[in-house]
Amino acid sequence: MLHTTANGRQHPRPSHLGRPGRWLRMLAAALLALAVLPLAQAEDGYELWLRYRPLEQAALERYRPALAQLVLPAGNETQRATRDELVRGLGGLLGQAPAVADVPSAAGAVLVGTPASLPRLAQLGLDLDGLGEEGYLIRSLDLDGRAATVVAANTDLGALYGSFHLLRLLQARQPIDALDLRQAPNVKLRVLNHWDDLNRHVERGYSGQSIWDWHRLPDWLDPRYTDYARANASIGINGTVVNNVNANAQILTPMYLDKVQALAGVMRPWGIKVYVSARFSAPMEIGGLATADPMDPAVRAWWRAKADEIYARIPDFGGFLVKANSEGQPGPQDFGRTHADGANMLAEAVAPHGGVVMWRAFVYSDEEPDDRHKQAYTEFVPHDGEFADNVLVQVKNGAIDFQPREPFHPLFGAMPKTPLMMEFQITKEYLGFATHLVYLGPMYEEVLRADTHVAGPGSTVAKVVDGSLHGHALSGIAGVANIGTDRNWSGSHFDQANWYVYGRMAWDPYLDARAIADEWLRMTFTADEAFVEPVLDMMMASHQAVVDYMTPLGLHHLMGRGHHYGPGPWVEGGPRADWTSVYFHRATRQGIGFDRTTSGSDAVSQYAPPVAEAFNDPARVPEEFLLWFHHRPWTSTVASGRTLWDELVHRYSRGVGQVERMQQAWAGLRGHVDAERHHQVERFLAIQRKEAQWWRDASVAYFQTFSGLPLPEGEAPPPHSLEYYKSLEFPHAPGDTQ
Ligand code: GCW
Repeated sequence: MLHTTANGRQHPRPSHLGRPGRWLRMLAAALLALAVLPLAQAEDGYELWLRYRPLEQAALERYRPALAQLVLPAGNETQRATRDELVRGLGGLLGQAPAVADVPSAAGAVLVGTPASLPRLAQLGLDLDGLGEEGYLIRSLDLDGRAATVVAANTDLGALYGSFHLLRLLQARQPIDALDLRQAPNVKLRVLNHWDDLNRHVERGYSGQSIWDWHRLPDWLDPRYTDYARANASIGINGTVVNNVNANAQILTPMYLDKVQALAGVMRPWGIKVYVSARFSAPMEIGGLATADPMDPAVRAWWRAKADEIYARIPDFGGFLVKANSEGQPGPQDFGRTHADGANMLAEAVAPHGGVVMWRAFVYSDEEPDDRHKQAYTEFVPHDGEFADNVLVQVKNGAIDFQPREPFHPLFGAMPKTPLMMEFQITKEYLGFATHLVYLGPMYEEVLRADTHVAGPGSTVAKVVDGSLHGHALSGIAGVANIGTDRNWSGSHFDQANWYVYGRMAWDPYLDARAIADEWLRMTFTADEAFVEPVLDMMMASHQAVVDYMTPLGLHHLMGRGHHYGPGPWVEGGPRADWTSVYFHRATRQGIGFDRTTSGSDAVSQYAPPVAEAFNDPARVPEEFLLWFHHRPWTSTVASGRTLWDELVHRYSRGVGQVERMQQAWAGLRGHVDAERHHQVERFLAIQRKEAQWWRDASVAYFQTFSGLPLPEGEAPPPHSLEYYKSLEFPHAPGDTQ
C-alpha cells in the first residue's frame, strides 16, 4: 500500500492505518482538503511557503486533537480572510478541514479574534496591552475543562498575523501544546517597492513582467493579486509601492488611480496599504502648470488637490515614495529648493489624511566631483530636523548601490531627528539575477547588526531603523521586490527565500537569518532533516560565495555596463565617472582599491569615531571591506599571510569552489524533494557555476594586467584572453532601464 507524502514521494503505508472505516474517513478528509486548496498542485513554486501539504503521520497525530474546531468571527473581509486561510491551511496540513463554530464546544478549540469580535475571548482577561494594532498573542489554555488555543489581538489584522504564525508553527513541526507567544512588529511600515513600469517592464526585474496587469485593471482582478496579498500578510508586510521610483506621472491621472484603487481593494483585507511613487514634475506633466517649484502656491495646491482626490478613492492610501534629483529624476533642486522643501510639500498634502512621504536618499550628482560614497550624507545631514513629521528618509543599506557587500550607510545614525527607513534590494540586480542561488538573509543581518556607535556601543543599524535609538514612533523598512509573472513569482525557487526573509526581518530586524532560512525551508520544501540541514548550510554560505566570485575584499561596482549582467571591471568612459568600474577599483601597477581614508576621499569620517578609526586603519578594517576603504599594494600581506594579489585570486576561486559544493550537495538531495523543483534548482546551479567561473576568469585576466604577477600555484589561467571577455555583449539582458 502506498501513499504520497508532502514531497511527492511514495512510502509504504503503515498497516495499522488499514481499517476500512478509517480509510473512508481519510478519503473524505483528503477530498475536503483538496476543496479548500484552490491553488495548483504542480510543484512549480506558485504556492510559495504557503503550500500546506499534508504533514506526516506523527505530526498529524499530535496536531489534530489540538486543532479540532475553529471559533472565529467572519463579519468583515479581514475576518473572512483569516477564516479562509485557517480552513485552507489546517485543512491542507492536517488533511481534514476543521469544524467551524460560533462558540467553543469541543476539545481542541482554536479561538481567533479580538475581544470585540469574539465575546468569549473578552471573558478570558487576556493581557493585550502592548500588542498595538498589529501584534497578537497565541496561548494554550484550559477552557471549561478542555484544552484550547487562543490567537488574540486588539485588531482583526493582529488576529490574521497570529493565524499565519500558528500555521507556521505547524509547518515547522513545532510543539503547540504549551504555547505562550506574544509578538508585535518592531517596525511600523514594512513595505515592498516595485520598480514596475506602467508597460509591465520591471526595472531590475528577473522574474517576468510586472504582476500588475494595468491594461485590464480595474475590471479584471487577477487572482494573483490576492495570493500576493496573502503571501505578504503571512510575513507581516503591510505596504506596497506599486510603481517604479523612476516614476511616470500618469500613475496620478484618474485613469490610473482607478486601477490603483482596485488594487487597494484587494490588498485591504490583508492589511496592506497601497502607495505610489510620485514624479516630482507631475504638476507640469499632467497638471498643466509651468513649474513644479515646491514653494509655488499653485504647485502646493495642485498636490493638495491630488492627495484629496486619491484619498477620496482610497481612504487608507499610504502615501508617496519619491526619487528626486537622482540619476536624472526631477526634484526640488531643479527649482533651487532643498530635499526638505520638496518632501515637506508632499507631506503637507497627505498629512490631513494620515499619509506619509518616503523620500529617498539615493542621490549623487555628476556635477559633484566628490566620492559618490559621500554625497548622500553631505546632502542630507544638514537638513536633519527640517523634515515634516510624516516624512521618512529612505536610505539604501550601503552608500554606493546594493553591491554584493557594502559597509552600512553612514547616514544611519547621522540624522537623529529624522526617521530613517532602510532600503534593501530583494531583487538581485548585482548578485547574479534570479539564476544564482544567493540567500540574502546573512547580508541583511550583517547590515542590521552593524554598530554605528553614534550613541555609544550597541547603537546598531536595527535600532536606528526601528526608531528605538532616537525615539521615533514612525519607522520603516523597504525592500525592492523580486516579484513578477513567473509561476514561481521570484524567478527561481530560492529567490522566494529572499522575499520571505525580507518580510520576517522587516517585522523583527533582530531575527536570525539562519533560523528564518530553516523555517522557510520546512514550509517551502520539506521538514526532512536530511534535506534541511545541508540546504541550510548551502544557503548560509551562498552570500559569501557570490561576494568571493564577484567582488572580493571590498571591491565593488565591477559589473557590466547598463544591464549589470556579468563582469565588467574594465568599464570606463561614458557619461559619468561614477558609472564606471575603474572609478571604483582604481587598480594601478602598484595596487588596487579606493582610498576613502582620511588621506583619501575621507568618507571614513562620515562614520562615528570608533567606526571611522577602525575603517581608516588597514590593520583594523574588517578584511571584507579592505579595498572599499584602502588602496593597497599588490604585494602587501593580508591576514591569511598571502599577498593581496594571491588572496584576491584565491577568493575568486574559493567562490567558484563554493558553487561547486552547492551543486554536489544539491545533487545528493534528489529524492528528498519533488523532481520538478529539484531539476530547476539543479540547472540554475549549473548556470551559476558557469557564471561564477566567468566572473573569476575575466576578473583575474583583467587585474593581472595591473599586478603583472603570476597566478598563485595551482590556480588555472583564464581559458580566454581578456579581449574575449571584454568583447561579450548582452543587448537583451533582462531588467535594464528603459
Ligand atoms: O541600483 C540602481 C539601479 C537603477 C535604480 C537605481 C535607484 C530605479 O541600477 O535601475 O533605479 O539604483 O535605486 O534609484
